[in-house]
Amino acid sequence: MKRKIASFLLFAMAFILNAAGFDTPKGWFKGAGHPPKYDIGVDTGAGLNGSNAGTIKSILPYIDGSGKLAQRFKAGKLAGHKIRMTGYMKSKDVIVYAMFWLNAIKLEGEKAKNLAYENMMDRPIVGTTDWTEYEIILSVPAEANYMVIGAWLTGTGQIWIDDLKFEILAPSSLQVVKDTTKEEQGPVNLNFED
Ligand SMILES: [Ca+2]
Repeated sequence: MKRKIASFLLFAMAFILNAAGFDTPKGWFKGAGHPPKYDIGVDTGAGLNGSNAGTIKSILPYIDGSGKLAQRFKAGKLAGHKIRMTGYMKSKDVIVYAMFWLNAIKLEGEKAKNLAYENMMDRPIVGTTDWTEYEIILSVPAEANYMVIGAWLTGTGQIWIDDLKFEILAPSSLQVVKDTTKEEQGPVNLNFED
């Protein structure tokens, strides 16, 4: 009986936490664990200049694991180029670390092949930090047909992300030749305002 009550309470708690949670931003998906360890979604008014931001917030006092807010989109014209993803992130009481990542894949049916991947493991975001722009550069192989990008938070704390952008860089220099943010079938809702 005790166990039944305990599991009911756990269920009720997860339901309440879920019900009180942030809405999933359009075009994005989230990984919060099962049962959820993080509240992930849009934090209204918490973004740059009072706009909206994507957020990942821990909801348990101790967490062995990560929460992520991610998006998958067609690689399109990014394929075959060196690209730069920039994005803003702010953090509060991040005990382990947080970062952006960028992944080029080849998706065939249900099978995804990882072609190129980069994150910020060499410069992770820790503790409490104000809005800062970060960048990740990746050479996207020509055979890549999808990109998977996002932010993750490991352990407890909260992060906010806003205004992500993708640019194709010229092969020899790191000069921007094209801003691909607005391209058809490209990434969407990178500022969390949709
Ligand atoms: Ca915003």
